[in-house]
Amino acid sequence: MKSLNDWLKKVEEIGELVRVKAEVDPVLEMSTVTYLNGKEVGGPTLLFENVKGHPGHKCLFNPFGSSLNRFALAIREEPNKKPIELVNILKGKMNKKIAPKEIDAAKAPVNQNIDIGDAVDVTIFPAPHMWPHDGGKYIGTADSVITMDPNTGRVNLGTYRQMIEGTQQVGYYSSPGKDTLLDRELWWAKGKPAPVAAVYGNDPLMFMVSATSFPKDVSEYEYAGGIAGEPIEVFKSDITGLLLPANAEIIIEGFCYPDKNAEEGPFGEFQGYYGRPGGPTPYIEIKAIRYRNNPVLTSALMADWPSNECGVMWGMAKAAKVWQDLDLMGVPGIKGVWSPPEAAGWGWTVVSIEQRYAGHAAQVGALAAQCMGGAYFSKYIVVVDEDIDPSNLSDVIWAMATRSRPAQSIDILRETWSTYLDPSLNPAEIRPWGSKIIINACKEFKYINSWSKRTRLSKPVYKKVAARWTELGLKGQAPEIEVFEEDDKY
Ligand SMILES: Cc1cc2nc3c(=O)[nH]c(=O)nc-3n(C[C@H](O)[C@H](O)[C@H](O)COP(=O)(O)O)c2cc1C
Ligand SMILES: [Mn+2]
Repeated sequence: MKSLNDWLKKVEEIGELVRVKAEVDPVLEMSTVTYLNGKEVGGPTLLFENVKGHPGHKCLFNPFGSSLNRFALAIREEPNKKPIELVNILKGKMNKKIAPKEIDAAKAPVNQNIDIGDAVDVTIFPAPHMWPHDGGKYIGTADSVITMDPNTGRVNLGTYRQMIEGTQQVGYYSSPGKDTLLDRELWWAKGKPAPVAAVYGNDPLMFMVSATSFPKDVSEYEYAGGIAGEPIEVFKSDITGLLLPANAEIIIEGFCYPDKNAEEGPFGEFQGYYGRPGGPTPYIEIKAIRYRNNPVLTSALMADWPSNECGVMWGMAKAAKVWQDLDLMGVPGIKGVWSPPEAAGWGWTVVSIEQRYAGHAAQVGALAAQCMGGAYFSKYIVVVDEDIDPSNLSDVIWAMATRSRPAQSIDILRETWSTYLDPSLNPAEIRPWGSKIIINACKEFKYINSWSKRTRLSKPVYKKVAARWTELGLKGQAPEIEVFEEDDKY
């Protein structure tokens, strides 16, 4: 599997692709259809094949949406995996790195069409205007922005929103500290314009690695290769010198200058609110566009759950990284980590552990709250015992209600790492300072041996009943149960 189309074929096979053949307006209408369609958890991804004013072009909205199956396919796994199983698999794959493979530019499908100089017109692509107060059409959301560190040659891929500002100009917003911003400043410090490319239709795996923070000195191409289990095919651009993905749908390329800014934003963001009010922002002066015949633009609607493209994608990546961090620190007994997509992808962390020693649960809570993979934006960190599935919020709430002791089990961390996009922090000037609550919802370890026994089903009786489900006049199959009575007498 190498391309968006390869992935789409698999998505269609599992019945999670809807091709919208009726004409839809890119201004507010595509995003409204996507929002409403996304209200059902696991709802399909939408391929708009007839976008008003853009014959021959298509727009794919919310490739992941709220579907774990589509996420599984993107990381080269079969669908129908249990949530924590999938997080564990992703954690394993994040440990691998494979360098990209350079191929001949003439063989790259994205070079089927190349428009250069005066021929460049980025408005041919069906970029959506998503929310009423957005500053314009956002061509770049489910994108990968490619830059290079001029000193080391490390190529960075990051997802940054991009607003169309003219036929040869897209705004390119980066928060402080992000890799793309550091790269472009290194070019500017040398007195040179920063070369930038942006991929607007991509294998969703590339989108996911671009939207996730990896170490600054390693290329996201290597993580994508590691997760895919094979190198990503790239070619070297003769315009910017950047390594570009050969199998992409659409790539724009150009340069960014320190003294060239334009108004950008506002934009309806991942938390379900408009972020900063707008303001002067650097832009890319586009020198070339490359695209396949009848290309597919990928778009990500940012919204409240479950219509948010950042719920499952960010939740999965964050959970895998927190788990990896806890492993690297040598913390034992971790049974699972979950970052509920309901919480704007990043707002909560739940860790389930087998308690092994005094203070173990408190240690896990504090580390999960503040490790690199978990610290940003998350506000609620809950630690539960091993019999609780952290991905099952009903179980988690039950554990909080029955095992935590609010007077003893809750800690608050202050002045923690948050974001200018957190609408709860006011006045806005005090951002990005946040706070966090750690809830120990485990059985109190001091009394673990005498703790009230949980009511659990007898396994033999469960099996008998499950086998008689239909005979009993009940619909479907008996639900799967993970936790059973351990006393052999039953
Ligand atoms: C749809 C989408 C849009 C995003 N837009 C921006 C943006 O405009 N500016 C920004 O700084 N981060 C944005 N992010 C978050 C970055 O992609 C994320 O922090 C990523 O780690 C950046 O890459 P880097 O780690 O290589 O800097 C966005 C993420 C998503 C999923
Ligand atoms: Mn990076």
